[in-house]
Amino acid sequence: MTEQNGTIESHPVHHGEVAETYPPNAEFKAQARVNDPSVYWRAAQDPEGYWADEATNLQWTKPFTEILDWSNPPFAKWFADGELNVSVNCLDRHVAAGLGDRVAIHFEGEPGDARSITYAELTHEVKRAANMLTSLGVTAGDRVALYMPMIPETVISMLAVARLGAAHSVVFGGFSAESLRARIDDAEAELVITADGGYRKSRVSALKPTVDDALALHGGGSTVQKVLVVERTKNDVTMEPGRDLWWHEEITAYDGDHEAQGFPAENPLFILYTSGTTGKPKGILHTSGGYLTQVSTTHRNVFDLKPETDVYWCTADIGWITGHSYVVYGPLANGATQVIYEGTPETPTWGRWWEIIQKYGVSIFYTAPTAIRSFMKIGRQVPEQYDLSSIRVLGSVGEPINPEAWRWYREVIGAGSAPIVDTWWQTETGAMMIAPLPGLTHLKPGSAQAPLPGISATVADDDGNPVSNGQGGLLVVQRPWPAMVRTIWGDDERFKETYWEKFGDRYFAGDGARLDEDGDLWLLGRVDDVMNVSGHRLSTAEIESALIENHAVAESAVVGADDPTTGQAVVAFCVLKESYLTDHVNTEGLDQELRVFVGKQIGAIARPRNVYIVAELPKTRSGKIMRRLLKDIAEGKEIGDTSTLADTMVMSTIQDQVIGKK
Ligand code: 6R9
Repeated sequence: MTEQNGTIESHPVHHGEVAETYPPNAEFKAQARVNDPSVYWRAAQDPEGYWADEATNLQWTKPFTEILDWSNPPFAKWFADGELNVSVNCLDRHVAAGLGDRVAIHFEGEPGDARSITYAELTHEVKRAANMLTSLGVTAGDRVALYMPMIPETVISMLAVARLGAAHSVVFGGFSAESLRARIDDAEAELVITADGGYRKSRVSALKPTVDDALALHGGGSTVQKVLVVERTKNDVTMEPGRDLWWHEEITAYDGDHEAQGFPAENPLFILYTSGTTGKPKGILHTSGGYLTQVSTTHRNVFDLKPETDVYWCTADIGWITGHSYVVYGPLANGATQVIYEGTPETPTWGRWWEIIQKYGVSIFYTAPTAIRSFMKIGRQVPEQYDLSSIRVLGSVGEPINPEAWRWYREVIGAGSAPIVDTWWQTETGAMMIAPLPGLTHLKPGSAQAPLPGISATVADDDGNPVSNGQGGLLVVQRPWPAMVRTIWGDDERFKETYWEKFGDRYFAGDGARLDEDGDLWLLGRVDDVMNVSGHRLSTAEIESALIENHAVAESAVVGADDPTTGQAVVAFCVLKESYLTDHVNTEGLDQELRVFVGKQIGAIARPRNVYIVAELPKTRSGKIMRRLLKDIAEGKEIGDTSTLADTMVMSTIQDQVIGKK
């Protein structure tokens, strides 16, 4: 199939794999930070030695002598007798190395306000904030909840909490009062840091009122003693005397002297809640030394970071793991210069992101497939109006990237030449695990390809036996890794059951995967999204990828719906391209056409039972498609819990469109 402009040729061959590979170009390879393939086998000979070497890039107040302690699996300890201060590693040591004048953060507010903050300034602000938090009673071992917009004070707060040896629990600003309260209660946080509001879609999105509501729930009595409020949007807020304090009033009392102390490598750094298979969110606990080692190493190597010259931008919100590891800790530990943007991509127009790239000369850009597909839907004419020539590395995270989106990303955003690193990892893994190295890997669109040096992950069958090339199964991580989840906060049993019961002392990721004939890894989505149709194993991601190869389809979601004859049946939901809709007023018959198309692409077994054309797909606020809800629709069931949807109205629209078809 040839893309609109005829520049990319691709040949779907089998199960969503494509024949084409993209080797690094000679110029990129020559300058790349990692361009000697022996790194893989050297790390494989001695993974612990590899990570110990990487850990010495950090500044330790007390050097470690132990590397990994796995004497009590699945509870790992890394570098346990070493001590360090995470905040000092992200700040003071760069200033001490003479890099104080380097910009740490180019902040771009949604309304257009902008400020650039150097490492010296950021260090100064974090020290002041640490002094302020100390006087509010925060000490090592405490938990502090953050409910913040994407502003520099969010980064400052996280680093100030870390500096004191306390742990933060960042709750994404889109969560409800009820969800916020559940997380505050579970972590027993005594301080909440929030803002009056943040800007989203040209409007003020209030935050402090939600904190008030959260703290008033369940009769009011919570663990929270103080609420610190950053002024951002100047919306009306009520301040409760004795409990609530304005950041800008408090901070004036504190200067920038703060001597940080070292804490044990296994000191908790943060808790981040993520949804599991049951209703109660899991508090994923990450600690200090191992986490900082792996996030900084992967950030440098996977993005080929040159901190002196690169301008890095990760579009993730700090409320998610990607924001923790690749907005805050990875880039700052590496002394990188980065962009932080407060708002949404379409504000005030769909050109906003590209304008920001042009303005700051962004050279490394990291975003999610769902965003790329949104831009594809709008059309390449928007990014084409901007100068994106500074881009040299592109990253993808969050879900499998379909080859069609991969090619568009490379062609339209990466000038047809930027390597794309498709990074597989999870809240639980803390840092990237499977990803290409851009100076070495012959890239395959849609595949995350190989475990990073020092990581041993593979595909196993249900009994835990490794599968051969060409076969599918479950993704397992065979050895402990430095940034791994240490436990589920307050629930060691659930930690064991969820990740370790299935394969003993190996980690069960919950993702399906297959190895292609070359031994490259293809992630196939959550195992709950793997369908079994007439005894054949089919991946939702694979069929979605096929559908998106069709000229009419912008985005698709596939579910396995219960079927009396075949066990499960494939049901597809498709959003059409704007360009297709302009040319076709009538979409009658397109559903049949798409069924046949999938049959042709993958095989008759994969042909969807139903294809529904819908205006939108249900997504969480972090952009993940909620297939569970689509499955309910496909099975004619009552629709389940929609509380984590970004737009709860979307389900009734979809249902109307589907019923209209039945
Ligand atoms: C970082 C992050 C984790 C789940 C994971 C998998 C999916 C993430 C992916 C990917 C295929 C990739 N996932 N990256 N699937 N290719 N490059 O997203 O963490 O929010 O915890 O989600 O996301 O299914 O299990 P988290």
